[in-house]
Amino acid sequence: MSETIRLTTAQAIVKFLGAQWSERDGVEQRLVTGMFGIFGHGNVCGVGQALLQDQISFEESGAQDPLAAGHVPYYLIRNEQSGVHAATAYARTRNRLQVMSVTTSIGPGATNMITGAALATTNRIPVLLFPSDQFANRIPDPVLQQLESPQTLDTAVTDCFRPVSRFFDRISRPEQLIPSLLNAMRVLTDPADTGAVTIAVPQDVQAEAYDWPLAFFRKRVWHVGRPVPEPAALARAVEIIRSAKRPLVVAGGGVVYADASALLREFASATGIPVADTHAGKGAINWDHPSSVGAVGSTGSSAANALARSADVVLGIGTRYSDFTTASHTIFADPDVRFVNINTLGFDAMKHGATMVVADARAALEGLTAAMSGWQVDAAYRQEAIDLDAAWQREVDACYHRDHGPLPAQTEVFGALNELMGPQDVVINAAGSMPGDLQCLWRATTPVQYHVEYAFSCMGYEIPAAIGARLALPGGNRVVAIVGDGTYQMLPMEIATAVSEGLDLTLVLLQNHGFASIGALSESRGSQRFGTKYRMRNAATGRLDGADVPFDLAANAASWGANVLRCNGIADFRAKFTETADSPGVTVLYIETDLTGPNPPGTAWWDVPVAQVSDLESTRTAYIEHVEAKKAQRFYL
Ligand SMILES: Cc1ncc(C[n+]2csc(CCOP(=O)(O)OP(=O)(O)O)c2C)c(N)n1
Ligand SMILES: [Mg+2]
Repeated sequence: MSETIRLTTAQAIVKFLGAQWSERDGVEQRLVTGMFGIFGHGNVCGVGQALLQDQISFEESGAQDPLAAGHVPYYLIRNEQSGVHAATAYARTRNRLQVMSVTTSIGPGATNMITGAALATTNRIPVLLFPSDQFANRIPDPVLQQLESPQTLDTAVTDCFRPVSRFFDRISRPEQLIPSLLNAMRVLTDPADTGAVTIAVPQDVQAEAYDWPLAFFRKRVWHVGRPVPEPAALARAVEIIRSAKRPLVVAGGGVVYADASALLREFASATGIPVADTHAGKGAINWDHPSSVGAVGSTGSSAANALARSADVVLGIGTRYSDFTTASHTIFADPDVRFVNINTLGFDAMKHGATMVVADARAALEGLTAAMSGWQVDAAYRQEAIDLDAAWQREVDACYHRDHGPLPAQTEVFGALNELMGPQDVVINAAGSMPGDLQCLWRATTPVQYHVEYAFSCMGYEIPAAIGARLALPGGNRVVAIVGDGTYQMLPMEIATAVSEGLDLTLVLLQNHGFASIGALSESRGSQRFGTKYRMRNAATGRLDGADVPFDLAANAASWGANVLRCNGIADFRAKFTETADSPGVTVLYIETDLTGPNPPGTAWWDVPVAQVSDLESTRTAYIEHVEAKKAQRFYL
């Protein structure tokens, strides 16, 4: 008989997590480094008790390094959704080699995580979620917060996690945990198909004891692979790239996660192929590299978009080709354009009828660089890309230094940040008009610097993400989240979490009293900015078009414990940003900006459907434009 240890299911979860490590390129690190959460009746006596026991045993051990000691520290957050966002930002910052977990109670605590889970999965970022469930034994049913279904007793709100998770399981007997946790680690460390990993544990099962084989808790090292390309696949790719006259690289997050920036720069220098980037790939090539042409797609630069329109071969590396990247299938306009896609995930590699290279970006770039040796694009094409980029850089300078008044344009705030932040500082954003401006303007020198979540573009991500990024980068870097007034109102209370954890963060709160983003979109598509400003209900019109809502978000931020500085214009913002470089705790720089821009010049389209019939002249006009724009849209086959 093998040796066993008697623990509850929850105690087994915590003990197991403390013993898991990841390894890539010979570097080992603890895989699951902590747990965010909020306790309720569903987890307080199960996972909560286990975390307490783990905390006490760590304290009593006298160990210095909590991670080496197998400890799983607990972080109390204010909303379960934020816990998942923080975990996502943490794993992204740790290049998907280290992750965080989240514990919640049953019912609303569990469902609050659905949005976060979808965000993590959409972004291909690993997070480990432990929502609780009602009793497996069903004796006290229906318990507080249980969703009842007359058709089946075999359902729970946690079933909602199935479509938004890369792995989902429910533990109704303790021993089921063994295969479940092993599979969870497999998916968390899968370089191709990762995302939210969800294990729902009923509240009674969490507290139930079992004799676990001791071997279950031995140190386990999960190798994060670098799948190498099949030689024949690489040869097919090389043949197409060598035949190209106007090739273009689209660098996505896969380059960053594979830590392949150096190789991408080398490949670009050797071949002269221009490199455009996506949100997740920004910084993979430094903006001032001679081959860098900036962002491609709906919010791209004029340089990258001009090259995309005439590219005959597109080499997508680690990109999922979102509609913003392809400008809703319009930006790659050569009728005979061909795609070569390097991706760890066959699903992404196949997109646009591409020649597929299913491989790690670094492994594939190594092979490509060797196989392309001696080959270069024409000098004229190389020069064309350099000239296009130089013209775009002049636009960036104009956007960064507009001197717009009476309120500054937000692009001037971004200019200040871009010029004042160092290569290892982190800028975070996810939703509103900001990601678009940042994508085409931001001059990123490293991938760590640019943390914009634009797969799920979830308002509210920014403040919890700053917490996650800060925990992932202890010391050194300045973590700056740009927060719109709309996004601020989603999850502002996580400032209290950051304050209680003693984290040093900077939040740049852009107040424009509404949705610059959706307002402009609404106006451009004939819907007159309806419902996109924070205004009082007007008794005369019956609409929300009265005075500004009299909230004071700066005072609100201060009430959570932040140090708030109101900035009066750009010069003042620059001064206060610099002065607070080393300020401890949460610093909020509050600045009013112009709701209507001006924004960077748009150079590509985005497909948003417009009403086909309408009583409104504005909508009818927009529909005609929409039909015209759609003519450029196509499948890439
Ligand atoms: C959770 C969530 N709900 C709705 C949206 C749709 N949406 C995108 S941007 C935006 C407005 C954001 O307002 P704000 O943060 O003030 O940024 P601004 O548009 O003013 O730049 C909305 C509602 C979203 N992205 N996320
Ligand atoms: Mg706003």
